[in-house]
Amino acid sequence: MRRRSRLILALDETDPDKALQIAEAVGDVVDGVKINYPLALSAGMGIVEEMSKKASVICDFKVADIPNTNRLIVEQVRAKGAEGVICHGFVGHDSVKACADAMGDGEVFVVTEMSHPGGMEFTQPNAEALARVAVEAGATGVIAPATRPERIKVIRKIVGDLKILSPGVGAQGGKASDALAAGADYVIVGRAIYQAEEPRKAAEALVEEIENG
Ligand code: OMP
Repeated sequence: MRRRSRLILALDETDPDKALQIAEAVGDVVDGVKINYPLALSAGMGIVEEMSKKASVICDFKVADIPNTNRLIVEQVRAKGAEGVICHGFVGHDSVKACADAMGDGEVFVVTEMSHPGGMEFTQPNAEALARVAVEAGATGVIAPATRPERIKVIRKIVGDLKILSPGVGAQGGKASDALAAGADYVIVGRAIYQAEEPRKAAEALVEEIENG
């Protein structure tokens, strides 16, 4: 994934035509497009294949199973052309390593502390251990919360130069420039872009904030 605007679009729009329109409108502004279950389940995996021809796609399937099943899932993701996949680390080193092995030269990101309030219940107390799993199992990077930039700083110390992708900007209350200043490499933004009246303008405004921040 290129590193230019440092902005990744979370395309959780469930109308496939609208999703394609939005991706088209912001394609040259964002560095990547993240596809989660809402769009994959409404449009089918063909949307990953189609989008991957035009953009760097990360499949956010929060893969969390035994190593063999993780491998089978990630092989499908890779076959459809996605460059990255998001998995959970609580399933253990072997399951994360299975994702990394199946992804080959693609990217694997491990969820550490989640951005929503409930993320403080179970993921926050274990976030540092989850970050260590990412490092030890050969992941490319981690997911850390833009809603709590101070936690990005803590996680950065553990993951060294692994990539940190940070969701929680806009609709969840986080600020892009704060997350990046705390050590994130990219911010992940969904509703603040795809629900905006003019998604391209919303994405450009975020890039401006990032550049000035
Ligand atoms: P918005 O809140 O609409 O900007 O969307 C955020 C996107 O990031 C959604 O696709 C979430 O599923 C995802 N996300 C989080 O919001 N919080 C997390 O802790 C982790 C993720 C993720 O793994 O991407």
